[in-house]
Amino acid sequence: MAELRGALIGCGFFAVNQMHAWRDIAGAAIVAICDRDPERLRIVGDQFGVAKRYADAANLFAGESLDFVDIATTAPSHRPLVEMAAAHRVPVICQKPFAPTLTDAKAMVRACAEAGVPLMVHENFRWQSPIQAVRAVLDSGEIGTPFFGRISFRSAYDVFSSQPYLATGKRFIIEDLGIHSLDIARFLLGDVSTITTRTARVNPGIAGEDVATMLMDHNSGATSVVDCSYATKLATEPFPETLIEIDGSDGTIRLAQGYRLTVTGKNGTAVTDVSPPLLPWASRPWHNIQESVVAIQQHWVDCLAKGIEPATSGADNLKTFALVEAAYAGAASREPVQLDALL
Ligand code: NAD
Ligand code: 89V
Repeated sequence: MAELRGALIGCGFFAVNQMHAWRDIAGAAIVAICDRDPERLRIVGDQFGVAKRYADAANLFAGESLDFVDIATTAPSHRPLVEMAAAHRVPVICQKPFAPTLTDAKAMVRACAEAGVPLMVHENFRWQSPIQAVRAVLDSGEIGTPFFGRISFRSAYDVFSSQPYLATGKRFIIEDLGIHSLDIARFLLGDVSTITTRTARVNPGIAGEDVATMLMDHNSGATSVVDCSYATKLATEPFPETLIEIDGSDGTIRLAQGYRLTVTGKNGTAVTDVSPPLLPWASRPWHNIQESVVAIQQHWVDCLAKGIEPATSGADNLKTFALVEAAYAGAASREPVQLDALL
């Protein structure tokens, strides 16, 4: 199979991980990059040896023949860039959060569907190997039918130094981090019918909420609690680990800090170290996230080759994104929010 020709739009903080991952993946290469900031264009272009550089996405699409485009800008630019890709019939990956609003997200999914181009949201947390290990235990039937889950991310890590925009938005932790946790809850326990949310801002130096607690009813009958905090100082900082508890009819799963997976089920208790590998270009503590970037990008290449829909397609991600909108609506009203009404 000929190598897919890709372009990256947005050469900021996180895109460097995506560029490393593209270099590791067989079957695809980034042949051009785009950023409106000339300094970021120069840094990423020089680091990864990409000669074709564009300051404007319209010129990129006009100047290149592409098999896909990887959008790694922040949310305000996602809709125009995804619609531009659709207009040029170029398959597109878009970083999370998919869009500023659910209305935008739906329009983006529609534009790609009408153009007949594949669309995947770079929702990578479910691709972390410890979380895939939890999914594999559920699939094995070892703990029977799940009836309760807790997806927890509690930290005091300074995310603002590398992502300063996170301190300035009216929305913070649900939109940026909780979105991953909500997607993991869907991945493990299925789609959601109702969500109840409470939020708080503990850090006075930021504009949005840095604590959120969500209670969800899944269509399967399971209940889950999704909780996240950037105001939680612990003896050992767990960033960026997601901790998971699942109770089933025949047993339990516990993914504890330090990537320790304990499964008690039909065959007794087994404790496994599910630490992610430290890729040659990765650095702790981000290596967990960095490994998942390779996994999701490889999945995209595989899906394009087979002509199948990616797990976190735009259409799938609308259900995760709707949870974000519902969480903010429910935090404001202090009432449970039905998901059906939003989708
Ligand atoms: P950043 O601000 O460091 O980088 C964004 C880059 O996009 C900047 O260099 C900016 O100049 C460029 N840009 C913006 N609009 C543009 C446009 N219209 N055309 C060309 N270039 C444009 O941001 P970041 O921290 O790298 O985050 C980027 C995205 O990645 C965000 O949506 C963020 O939520 C997401 N992110 C995801 C993960 C993850 O694990 N999935 C982790 C961190 C960040
Ligand atoms: O994964 C993310 O989206 C990041 C971080 C882990 C810092 O929240 O923004």
